Amino acid sequence: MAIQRTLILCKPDAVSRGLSGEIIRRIEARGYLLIGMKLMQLDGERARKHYGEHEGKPFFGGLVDFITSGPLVAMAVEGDDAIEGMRQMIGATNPLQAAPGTIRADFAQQIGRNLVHGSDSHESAKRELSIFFSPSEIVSRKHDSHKWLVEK
Ligand code: D4T
Repeated sequence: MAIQRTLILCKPDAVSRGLSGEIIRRIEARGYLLIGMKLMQLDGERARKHYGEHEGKPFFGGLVDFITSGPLVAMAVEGDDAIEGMRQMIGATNPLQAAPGTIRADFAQQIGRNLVHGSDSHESAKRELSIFFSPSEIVSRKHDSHKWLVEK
């Protein structure tokens, strides 16, 4: 087990459907810490950088158009094995294949409107966090949840 940081996005569909609060609630309920958060509209250049690995794929244009179509909520999330833990909580890319109880299974229908992004590896997390946050926008916090669990 290791303390990890990951980039989580409530994509424009989540914000426009009023689901960002529910997504943040689930992240906090799991005990992860929000160490950075902002509402922003992504420009095309940053969107292409973020989704660089998909450049050339048939869905790339639609993906960039969609992620830049409205405001999103970007979050830096920290916790024990948070990269895998968040991916587990978000569910499979295609909501149809996502396990019940995951965000995508509970709230989404289409792969192109799957509400949330979560970094898929340590390298991606590092790269993606630097696209969305400058070091001064990250607030380090104490992990009180562990203390709370022991003292219960
Ligand atoms: P993100 O990156 O948004 O967290 O999604 P995943 O990590 O779960 O999935 P991904 O990188 O493979 O896909 C990125 C993004 O592209 C959309 N997409 C994907 C799509 O519209 N059609 C497709 O066929 C695929 C594979 C959905 C998520």
